Amino acid sequence: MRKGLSTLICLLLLSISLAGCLDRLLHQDESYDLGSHTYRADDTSASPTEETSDELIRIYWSHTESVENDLLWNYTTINLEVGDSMYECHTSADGESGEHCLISQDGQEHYLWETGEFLTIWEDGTDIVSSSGTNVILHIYYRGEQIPGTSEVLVQ
Ligand SMILES: [Ca+2]
Repeated sequence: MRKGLSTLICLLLLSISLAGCLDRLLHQDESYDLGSHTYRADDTSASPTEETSDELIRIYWSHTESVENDLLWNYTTINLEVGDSMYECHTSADGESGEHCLISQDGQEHYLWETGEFLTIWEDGTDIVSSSGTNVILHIYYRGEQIPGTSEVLVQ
């Protein structure tokens, strides 16, 4: 009788922990684990002007460690906030005015933000920063989750 009870308790505990495992597995399928990607952003050596093609910010990975190391650009968004305006950045220039901001990559694969790859953010037909000493706030997201890193850069 006593043995039966402890078996029952064991089975109960097992099913509870299994449920926990299953829950975790299902949860992993639903949301991407960003791991510990961290980026750093700095001002470039170029000075901003009133033109619409200035080189603004350089972005580096300061740490990458994740199940999925390279990030897909399809799921990555970079937006710049300057004053009251928000500018969306793209990885390819289509030559049209109003595309706002261009992300240039130094890596080989254009559909990936690769581990160790650095990015340069440029104006692309829009005057985002026209004078030295402008604060630019970065919003960088992967699959809807904000990637930790430098939140703002003083462009000068
Ligand atoms: Ca400019």
